[in-house]
Amino acid sequence: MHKIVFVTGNKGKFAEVRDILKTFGIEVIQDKNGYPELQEDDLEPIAAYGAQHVANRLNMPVMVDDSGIFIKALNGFPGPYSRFIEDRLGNPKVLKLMEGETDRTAYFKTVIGYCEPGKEPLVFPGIVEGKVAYEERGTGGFGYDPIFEYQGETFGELGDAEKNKVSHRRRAIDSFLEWYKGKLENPDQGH
Ligand code: ITT
Repeated sequence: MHKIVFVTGNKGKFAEVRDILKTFGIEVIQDKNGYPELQEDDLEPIAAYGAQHVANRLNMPVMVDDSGIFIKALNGFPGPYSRFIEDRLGNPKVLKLMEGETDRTAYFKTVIGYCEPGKEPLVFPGIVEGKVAYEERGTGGFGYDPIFEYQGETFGELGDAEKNKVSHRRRAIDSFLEWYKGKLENPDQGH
């Protein structure tokens, strides 16, 4: 079985990535020690730098997942600051910021950063488009899931199995897997 260290302190993320990759014969080991997070407007450089830093520290293949919700009416806020805003404001106050806004368009984005020791990092983005709900709905998932509506239901209402079929994280992992399978078939090619 192939093993990848996944550096994350987020239980919800870890469970989703573990469940998806397990079905492809990849074992994911959680590392809760964190990684240096660059202050950037985009998720890609944050994920790339973090994965490379830890891969070289542990001398193991490493994956990180940097994610956020980007709300159009708030000019993309909270985006890369989603963790900070979840901790400081939480969903009820985000909904307050959205009071009176009729354009509820938003997207979730995950960037998977992957790196092997001594190599360059790779990034695999995934996006899902949806809307900010008018109230929290559903108890599934984590974080912003109860306020993110996808085709009429929030990710909180959808349940983990259904969310994992369509989510931003799923799309990022699918893109990673496409590359990873190619690498397994042509191991000499590296990246
Ligand atoms: P690690 O950096 O340790 O992986 P984190 O929770 O700090 O964990 P991020 O920096 O990527 O991760 O922060 C993303 C924020 O967006 C955080 O508040 C998450 O709870 C939230 N989030 C990420 N993916 C989500 C998802 O699929 N559904 C709902 N909220 C999500």
